[in-house]
Amino acid sequence: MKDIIIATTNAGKFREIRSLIAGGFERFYSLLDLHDQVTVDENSPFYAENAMKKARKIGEHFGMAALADDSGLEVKALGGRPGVHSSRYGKDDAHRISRLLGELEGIPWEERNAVFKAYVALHIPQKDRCYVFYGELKGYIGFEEHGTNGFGYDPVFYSPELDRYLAELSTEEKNILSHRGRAIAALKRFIGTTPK
Ligand code: ITT
Repeated sequence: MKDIIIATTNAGKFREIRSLIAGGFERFYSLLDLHDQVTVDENSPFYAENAMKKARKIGEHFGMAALADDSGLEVKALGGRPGVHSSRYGKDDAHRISRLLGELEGIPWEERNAVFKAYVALHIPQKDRCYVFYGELKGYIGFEEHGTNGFGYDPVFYSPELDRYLAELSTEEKNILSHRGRAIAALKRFIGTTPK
């Protein structure tokens, strides 16, 4: 397997995933690089199901290994929202962040705990197999934005493990401990131990 499609239109995700699997493949494509427009409805309330659906549909359509991520931010004080709807919480990252901070107005630091979840699915059409892996990162939603790296909710997500906001980290630093980094580490361990 030399080629892989990273089944995303999110440039931030693509950058992180490509860096995480850099040694394993020669060529990486995102959905933005491919001419055929294949739409996948992410309509399940379960991240794993959406990730598998995306990987399978894209892998089968292009006849190539495909890796898809379905991820989200769950905030305890908001009953787990935005959750599986994280990308639809506002029209762009700025709106999503301001809506989140608005909904958390008046909530003290110790009740602002949150978790990022990532389910990463790898579909290999030649073997008709789809594998799914999970990773999470616990932290807190700050009161204002910090840092300019990363994407999505990174400027307001504080990680006690790293003692920094995710948008203050380089891609490589974030990948070591992030939800996506952990899911892909599990995928790599699995691939490394699976007979070819
Ligand atoms: P694709 O479906 O094309 O991959 P998407 O952005 O719509 O792109 P998701 O449906 O998985 O992807 O939505 C995940 C959303 O959760 C994403 O848009 C961000 O708002 C947020 N998110 C996930 N991981 C994140 C991270 O590492 N840092 C910041 N925000 C993240």
